[in-house]
Amino acid sequence: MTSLQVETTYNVEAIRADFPILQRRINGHSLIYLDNAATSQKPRQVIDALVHYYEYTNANVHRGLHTLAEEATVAYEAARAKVARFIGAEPECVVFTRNTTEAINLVAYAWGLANLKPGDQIVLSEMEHHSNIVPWQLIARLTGAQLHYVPFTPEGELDTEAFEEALRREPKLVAITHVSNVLGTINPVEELTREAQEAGAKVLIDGAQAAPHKPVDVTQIGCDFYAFSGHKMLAPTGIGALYARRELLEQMEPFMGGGSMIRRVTHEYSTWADIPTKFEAGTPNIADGVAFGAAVDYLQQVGIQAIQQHEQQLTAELLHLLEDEEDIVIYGPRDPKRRCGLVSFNFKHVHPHDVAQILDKYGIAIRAGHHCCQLIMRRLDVTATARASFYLYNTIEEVRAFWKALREVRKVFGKYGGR
Ligand code: C6P
Repeated sequence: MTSLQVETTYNVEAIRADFPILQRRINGHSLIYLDNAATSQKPRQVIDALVHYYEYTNANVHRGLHTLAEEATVAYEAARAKVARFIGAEPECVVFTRNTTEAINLVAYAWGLANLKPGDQIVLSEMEHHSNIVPWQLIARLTGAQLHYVPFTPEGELDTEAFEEALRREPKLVAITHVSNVLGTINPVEELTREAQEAGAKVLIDGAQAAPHKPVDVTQIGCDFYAFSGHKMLAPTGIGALYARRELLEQMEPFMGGGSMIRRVTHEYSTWADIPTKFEAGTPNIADGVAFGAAVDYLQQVGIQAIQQHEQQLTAELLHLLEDEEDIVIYGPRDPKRRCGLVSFNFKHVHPHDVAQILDKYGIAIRAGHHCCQLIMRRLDVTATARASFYLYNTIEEVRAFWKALREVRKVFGKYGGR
């Protein structure tokens, strides 16, 4: 392990030393990676866990009787226990999935199909990622349920009056993001969950942009379902998780059928394994699951609260630097405490794709596009935004270098986009 173990204060340089990719030079410049909301970089400890698993343990889980199979099962289940503890859940209530998208689809098909009928209301917000819209559209089409969207205010906060109005429709399900991947807004999920459950709804929280960046305790939130992705929190791609309340997992029918998830198979019918195995048909993503455990170890060692504070400082600095730029529009709440570590913005006269391309020449990686949030784009009346998103290894110097590089955009296009 690195010097992290002996550090008592936030030591960003020690953290950076653990991420080999941060040594890369891009177009002659040191990489400044500000696309963390899309996916995070991986520390040596996670890469080592993956390599170690394949070099030393590799076997299938939950079925073999030999030593490797036993060790692989122990490693995979230990990782599940770590991921569960990280969000305040019991291991049996955490199902490994490929990502947030698959976790939400699991709920849509395994819970939604069985519980929704014509005319039932599903409440979503207009700040949802497509992953928390499209599955519900598909299920609404199959069941006859209806979708109702809660808008957000011009400040980028969920419209609470509209939310309360939506609850008067007595929805069966409320599905809301914890943190918006475009606006950065942190939604008050504890309060929203309580109100929605009082109105009789089950509550699904999309935690893709929250679990990597702030403390999450699903028991405290009280939600019925919580979905998140490993790859946005230092783990490899292809592994994510769904938390669900125990009684719901026990009641729900499986999402997929196959090996592993059964107890008994006859010609006519089958019975199911205990939770969470009932929802993990076929050979799971064992190696990436094990590495997800290593990622959570790393985040816990640094401290998720310390990471949140660090990102808040970076966000505050960027908002401060951008606030006087009259040719730039910033989206989302102005108070860094009300948002997570990402900032979406647009030059008034330059397309965000051009901004991203010019910054790439200086080794700076940001994302430009609709960020899989076309409903947000419609409400902001834009087709795309540029977005800088931070993580534990970004520095204040990188934020300033990014801001300075925006001048290069003006040099290419002129302050008024060449008009
Ligand atoms: N947002 C972004 O650049 P998956 O692809 O399943 O790991 O995560 C989907 C997802 C769901 N909800 C939210 C709030 C998200 O931000 C994302 C992924 C990435 O913003 C890729 S589009």
